[in-house]
Amino acid sequence: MLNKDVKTVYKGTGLCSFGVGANLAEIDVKDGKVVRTRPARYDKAYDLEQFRPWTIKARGGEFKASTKSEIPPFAIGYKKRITSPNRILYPLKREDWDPNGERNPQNRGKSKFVRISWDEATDIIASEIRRIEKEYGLESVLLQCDGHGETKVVHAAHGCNTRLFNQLGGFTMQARQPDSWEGWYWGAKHVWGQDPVGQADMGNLLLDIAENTDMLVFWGCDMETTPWGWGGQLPSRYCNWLSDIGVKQIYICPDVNYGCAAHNDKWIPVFPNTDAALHLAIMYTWLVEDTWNKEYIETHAVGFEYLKKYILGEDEDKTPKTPKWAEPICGVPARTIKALARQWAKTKASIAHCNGGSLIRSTYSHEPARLEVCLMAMQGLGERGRNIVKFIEWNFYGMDSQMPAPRSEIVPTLDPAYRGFNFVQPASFIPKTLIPKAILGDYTDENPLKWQGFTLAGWPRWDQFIEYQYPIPGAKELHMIWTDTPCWTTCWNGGNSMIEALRSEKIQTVVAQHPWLENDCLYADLILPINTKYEENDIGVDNVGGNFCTLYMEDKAIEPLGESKSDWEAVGEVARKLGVYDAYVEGKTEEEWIRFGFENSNVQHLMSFEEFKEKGYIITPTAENWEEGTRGFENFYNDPEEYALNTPTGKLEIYSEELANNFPDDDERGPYPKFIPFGDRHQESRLHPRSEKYPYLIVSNHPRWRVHANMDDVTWFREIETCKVVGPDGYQYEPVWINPKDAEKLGVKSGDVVKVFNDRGWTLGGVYVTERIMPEVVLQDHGARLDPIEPGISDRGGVNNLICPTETTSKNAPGECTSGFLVGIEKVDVFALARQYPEVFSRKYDQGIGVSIENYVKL
Ligand SMILES: Nc1nc2c(c(=O)[nH]1)N[C@H]1C(S)=C(S)[C@@H](COP(=O)(O)OP(=O)(O)OC[C@H]3O[C@@H](n4cnc5c(=O)[nH]c(N)nc54)[C@H](O)[C@@H]3O)O[C@H]1N2
Ligand SMILES: Nc1nc2c(c(=O)[nH]1)N[C@H]1C(S)=C(S)[C@@H](COP(=O)(O)OP(=O)(O)OC[C@H]3O[C@@H](n4cnc5c(=O)[nH]c(N)nc54)[C@H](O)[C@@H]3O)O[C@H]1N2
Ligand SMILES: [Mo]
Repeated sequence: MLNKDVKTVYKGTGLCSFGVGANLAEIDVKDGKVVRTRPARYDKAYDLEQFRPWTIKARGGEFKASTKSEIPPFAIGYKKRITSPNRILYPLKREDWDPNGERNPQNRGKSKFVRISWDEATDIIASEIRRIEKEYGLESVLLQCDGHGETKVVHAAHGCNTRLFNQLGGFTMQARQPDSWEGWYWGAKHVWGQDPVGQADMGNLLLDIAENTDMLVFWGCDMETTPWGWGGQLPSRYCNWLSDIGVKQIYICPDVNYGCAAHNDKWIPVFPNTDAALHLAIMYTWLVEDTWNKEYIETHAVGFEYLKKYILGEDEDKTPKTPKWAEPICGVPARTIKALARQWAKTKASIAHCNGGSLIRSTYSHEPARLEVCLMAMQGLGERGRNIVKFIEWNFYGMDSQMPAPRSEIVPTLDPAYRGFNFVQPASFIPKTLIPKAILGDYTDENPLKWQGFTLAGWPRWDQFIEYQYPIPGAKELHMIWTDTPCWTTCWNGGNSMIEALRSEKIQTVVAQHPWLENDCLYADLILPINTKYEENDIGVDNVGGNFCTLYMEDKAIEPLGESKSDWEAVGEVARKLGVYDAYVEGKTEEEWIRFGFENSNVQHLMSFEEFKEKGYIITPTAENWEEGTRGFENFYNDPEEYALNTPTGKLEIYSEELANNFPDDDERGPYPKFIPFGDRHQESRLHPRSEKYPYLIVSNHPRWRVHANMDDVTWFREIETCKVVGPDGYQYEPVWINPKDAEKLGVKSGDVVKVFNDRGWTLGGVYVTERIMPEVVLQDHGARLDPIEPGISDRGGVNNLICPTETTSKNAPGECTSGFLVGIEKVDVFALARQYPEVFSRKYDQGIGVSIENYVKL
């Protein structure tokens, strides 16, 4: 029996979304503290039978919807985040930054912060905005407003600053490129259209795979880790069931990731970002053994002859892409490639992704993404049993075609415009990948920085052919940054260059708003303290978890800590000082906004707002005839004329006239896909001489024990040996996986500390020797908390994004390249480093957590 002093509230605990929160959880609160987090029991307020819980039946087995939400460990560990010693509890100002005198930009990241009042902080911000507006114009303010994070809706975690600046009349937006799926966006879209998402149609594929697929190929996919960040545990349960009913699971990846460890029938290790060579060699085998679907290619695709000539070595390249050719490039033995190709042609295979793995976020990532589509086309993409499934982000776009799980009759939604994130294209913007370059270069509206496309995921293909510029005509350079997403350094492409940009003289003011003092916050001038979602009332939706869709009330669990406010309220305080508060909140209170969310949720007709509040959540029924719903690309497969793709020809464009016409000189993304190991802008390949200096390819996956930059301070996780490695000095280092063969060469053992370096700087890591990583490759997850040694050069926290390529995907594709790049590895003596950098190595680490607030704030 629960104590009656315990109050239970609902919270969406997914961390990966722009207000779309899966993982509904029940939170027990006692004496103003979160004491327990539990899965939500959908049958608590309702008789579930009325919602038609689904059952997938295939090959003699049954797989059922869960009656509880399937929350990941993050949901449970989250309470440690609320009270993390890193929480920012009151507004802060850098002590030697004086808006009326010396600003000392060179001391960003060095000088300490002091406490100020909300009144003073918002006065300064408002007057800085007015000053910049007068001296340079509002386009000189950069708003960074696009992170993932807490699934807040009314109190939107991101983008409230754009709301404010829309009232003021202008700003420059940091436009977030489609990080999760760069390759699909810049590559696959040109083959199969698929606006707006760019990824495959995957409607009803859980059923189709169970019924018809013999071999499911997890190509750059970790079914036990990545679903945690967003959709929960259903994919894990599903993969166990696939094993029970005899669906073979093949994992192609450089590491035995957690999904591979739990479910694989075979692991095929591949060198990072060499998948294109593997694709080509499989296709070569099919061509010479005549085991491909010629009729499909004739009726469903255009331009295959170009690719065919390239594969067979009949073009100017003159190199047949044989398995023997691929072997030394991708590390997969020729016989394995042949065996895989033969098995694939003989049985029915589908490919599984979460988003595609970091190969679709590496250099020239449009090539493997396009080649994957071509590969599937050669066996008849869309035939039952032959599709590409993606296991997370179900229904993010509210489209049945994006929902592999049994479909809901009605999908609850929360209008994106209503959340903070800016889905509108402003006059002035800069792709996120180009921010450091924009700031550090000397650009004027007459000599601007140029690129292709607005870049935001969800924009149509034709936008990639539009050239944009910074500064826009009549505008000046950037002079102020306001970020609600202060983790560029640990999440984007070349964090060291961002640190240099943040410390640039040109940038007169840096404002950050955040719950925790970490990462880019260290380089701010002013910081506003933000609360967690447990400290506010809100509304949420789960339309991605796959069991039942729900819309729920999120009551406040505890009072805001210290002087913290929500992002919406914090920006509101600045709006007040600027005299635009009413316009900013559109005349509505928190309660009215929650009601607005309910009234526009698509499910408002199911009950009154009062009943909704009382019950706590609404469930929507599974669609009555969900089994009959279209599966993947089957309509296109059956009738390519009637169900034409939204490419110019309506067919799969293996050769793209559009690319050929728009970018005739682009040899990094030509009209048809190729294997491009290196080129003018990237030399991140074992085939390039640069690899003599930096011999290891690094895999920088989405973290097992974090969601990007979130959760690196959960002490419970940090005790786990794959989360942190305790060094000889007691510091918890971010693990670096090293194969025993390389460990021997490098003279390192588990628990040692190594430097991970290249020409862009270095970071540290704790050695974890394991056969789970292939030789000549190292693994270190992304998103660790920055613990700078020399700002812009080196770091102790394990932030390998600091040394990612700074250049974008390719010449006309401004995406990020954040994995599969070259590094050197070298054992270090941490005690010698401590003597060299005494200030850094004597920092305090509360509860073992990376960086304690005391190091940065004069208390
Ligand atoms: N090396 C490497 N880099 C990668 C990738 C990779 O595979 N490898 N993947 C890329 C991909 S796919 C993605 S999506 C990005 C993720 O990059 P981001 O989306 O930028 O990362 P997050 O850590 O999810 O969230 C951004 C910030 O929001 C903060 N935050 C959370 N809740 C709140 C809140 O309520 N208010 C405010 N103001 N802030 C909040 C977090 O603490 C964090 O600082 O990383 C990309 N970078
Ligand atoms: N726990 C957790 N879950 C998350 C997130 C998180 O940060 N943490 N982030 C969420 C977000 S925003 C996104 S976009 C998705 C990302 O989902 P994914 O894109 O699927 O995730 P990744 O971790 O980048 O890659 C998955 C696997 O690909 C393999 N891989 C890496 N490089 C290569 C390569 O070059 N070739 C091949 N063949 N395989 C490779 C690795 O085994 C890796 O485990 O995850 C979401 N879920
Ligand atoms: Mo992502």
